[in-house]
Amino acid sequence: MTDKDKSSDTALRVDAVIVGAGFAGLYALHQLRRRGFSARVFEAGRGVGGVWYWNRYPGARCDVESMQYSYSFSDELQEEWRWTERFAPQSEILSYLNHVADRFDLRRDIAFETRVTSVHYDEDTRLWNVRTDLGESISAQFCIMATGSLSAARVPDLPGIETFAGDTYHTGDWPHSDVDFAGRRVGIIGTGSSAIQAIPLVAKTAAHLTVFQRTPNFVIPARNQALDAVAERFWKDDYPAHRSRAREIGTFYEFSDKAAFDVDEEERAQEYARRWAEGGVNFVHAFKDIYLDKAANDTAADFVRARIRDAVRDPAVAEALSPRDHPLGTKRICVGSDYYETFNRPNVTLVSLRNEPIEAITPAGVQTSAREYAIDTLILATGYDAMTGALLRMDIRGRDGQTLREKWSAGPRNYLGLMTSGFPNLFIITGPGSPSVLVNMVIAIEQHVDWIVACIDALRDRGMSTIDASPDAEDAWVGHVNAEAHLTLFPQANSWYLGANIPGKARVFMPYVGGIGRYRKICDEVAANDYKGFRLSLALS
Ligand code: NA7
Repeated sequence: MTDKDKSSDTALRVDAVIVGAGFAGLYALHQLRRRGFSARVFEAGRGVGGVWYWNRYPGARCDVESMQYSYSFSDELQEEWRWTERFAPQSEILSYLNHVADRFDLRRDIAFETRVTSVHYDEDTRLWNVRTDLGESISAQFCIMATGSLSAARVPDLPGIETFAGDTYHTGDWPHSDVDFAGRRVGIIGTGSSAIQAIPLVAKTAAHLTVFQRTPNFVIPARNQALDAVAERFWKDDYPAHRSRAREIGTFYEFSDKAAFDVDEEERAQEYARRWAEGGVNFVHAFKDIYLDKAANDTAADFVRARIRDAVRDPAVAEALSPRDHPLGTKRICVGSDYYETFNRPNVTLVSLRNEPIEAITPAGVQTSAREYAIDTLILATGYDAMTGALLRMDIRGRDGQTLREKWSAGPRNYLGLMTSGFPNLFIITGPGSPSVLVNMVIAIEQHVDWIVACIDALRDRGMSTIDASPDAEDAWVGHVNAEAHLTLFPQANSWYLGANIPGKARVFMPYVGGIGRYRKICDEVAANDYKGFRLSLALS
């Protein structure tokens, strides 16, 4: 009997289905169970971890410091877990999530290696019918999409890619065994965060590495190091206070109350140099107007371009690596180790695709408009169909059979990022319209899950069966998210925040730039105000 046969006749019923077992799905399961709700989690991977399960490429690590990139809901958990580095590597974050799954006994409600294929709303029963690729069918009052913002890996439509004779890997779907680059001519397409982490390590072992760069990015040095006991105690001795501040600001960065031109050139340079020496994305918070004022932003961008010239010996290569087409930070800022220095190695070649675009992938390598580059191993560090991709690859249908794909054809529309009108009782964690990828994801996840679980609890207490966003509230929220984004420099870059990396995707700035503190307050006020902007309906008798 195959798994398909075994499960095709099961028709289960739970209070909530959760899609995904990463940070969001695990926490949602834990909180729902604590309140006495039954839940079933479906996870495509063989284990927990979400993005940290799939992203195993060399150098994969988080760019938020490890003492902050962790759950805050359990004092015991945050006290007992020991992070070993300032920025945790993927393997350690995955171990942490496995520890969480074991410690809170979460695995028994998770179906692994199971992908949700369809999620259909039944108006008569007011239930969601969920089907999986194993043929399992389950119905639930609530559906919680914990599908991740950067989880639908994107393979670009490069002509001939299927003819390539060597090995191909995507950074977002990396093998679970070591990939050996020794003696191989490796090509990597893309220079986003993933590539920037992988390039220095691949270059160390490959016979040759050719980097195919379309858009240069700003890379701030990570200055990663072992986490010493003093740093650990700094956090652990006062975790509650640090966490509560992080809930307001997203991540515990050193923000500035000065604008870039409040100080003279020398003081500005000193501030940038200090933050550059400390490492990490704190650099972009050197002045409060870096994301708001192009002239202020230029001062930070000039500083980074000067550091690129310092690091890279060949001036032509340094110039090719220097971003000039978008303000600093408007494509997600990258944090790396020895990234620019790697281009001094004799076995590394930078190919600027702005000068010589890729025409095709051939069996032997990459053909640009200038020449063919012989490649044995091709790494696609080409990113994701961000924020909406994982949702839209499921067949999600709400009231009157309307598909989410139709509803979002001109860009995602929802209220508070949490619910989209016409899809009652379907919640989205850290999706478009919420701060999500602009803040520490774990903080954003905890805020969303806490709000959603409290909402489900409130419905039960009041004898209500459904909650749905009202179209008016949704329109107003979409307008607000858009207006806030346009007060910043963010829309000036062709970024995945805007869907610009996916041909044909609607160009809408997706995350909410208003900050997690402000957003949290809005969500809390809505709940306190009898779920203003939502429509609640009584349970079926
Ligand atoms: P990103 O940041 O989306 O980077 C993808 C890179 O791949 C980027 O440099 C793209 O260039 C490049 N790309 C994509 N398609 C192509 C084609 N067709 N030809 C050439 N180059 C291409 O993904 P990452 O995985 O690095 O990082 C994702 C997030 O994960 C990151 O922001 C962190 O939050 C963690 P482009 O810039 O579009 O010109």
